[in-house]
Amino acid sequence: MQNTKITLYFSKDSCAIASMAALEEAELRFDATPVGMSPDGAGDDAFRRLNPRRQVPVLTVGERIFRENGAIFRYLNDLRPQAGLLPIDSDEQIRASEWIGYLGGTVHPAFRLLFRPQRFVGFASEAQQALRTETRSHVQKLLDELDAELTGDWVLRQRSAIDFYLFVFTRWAGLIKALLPNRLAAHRARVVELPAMARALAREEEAYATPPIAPSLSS
Ligand SMILES: N[C@@H](CCC(=O)N[C@@H](CS)C(=O)NCC(=O)O)C(=O)O
Repeated sequence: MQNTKITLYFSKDSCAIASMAALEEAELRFDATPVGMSPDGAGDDAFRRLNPRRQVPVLTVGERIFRENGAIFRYLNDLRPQAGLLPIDSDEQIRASEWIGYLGGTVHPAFRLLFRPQRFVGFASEAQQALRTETRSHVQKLLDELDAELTGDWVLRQRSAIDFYLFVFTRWAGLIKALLPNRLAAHRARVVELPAMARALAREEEAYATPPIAPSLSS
């Protein structure tokens, strides 16, 4: 029985889809609240009180506030261990932390250079174009390296929330029309088929089907 109100704040096409799928996998009832994106970051003043960093995802559970996909996975895994969001085995837990750190700390910031170039080189279109060109080839290299690291069907030995997190970037690879190497492409297809991810994607689509929330690429 779930008494506490759970809300996920998310944006279209954002990395919050990983936390949304994790909530679905944990079979928790939650409100999915769309947040607008601007060049300065996510949300309005009310949202900024939840996350002064102006980023999604944010998960509220009653009065508690959780930010960052990795922290949200951890919280949900503690709440619903039977969902298997994170591994039980100690070595695998360390591998999960490694992946969360790498995807959040290296892969995500590379895409951010493409989605928010003005933050790094200002508004001059030549500077933005130069940054985009260099970054696209850097992103392609990261994708090729990720592909080489995938040895089985899932990122870890067993399916986990890390697969939802990797999906964020294989999805973005599609949005920027990067070449998705074979194993990553197969992984993306596998994750899309998972019922939890399918439900999360449907909720995202439904939330943005009705104005006034303007869709925006966000990283
Ligand atoms: N490492 C964080 C990244 C959060 C993040 O950068 N979210 C993006 C959306 S994908 C965002 O809200 N960007 C707005 C901004 O940084 O201004 C996580 O995985 O939760």
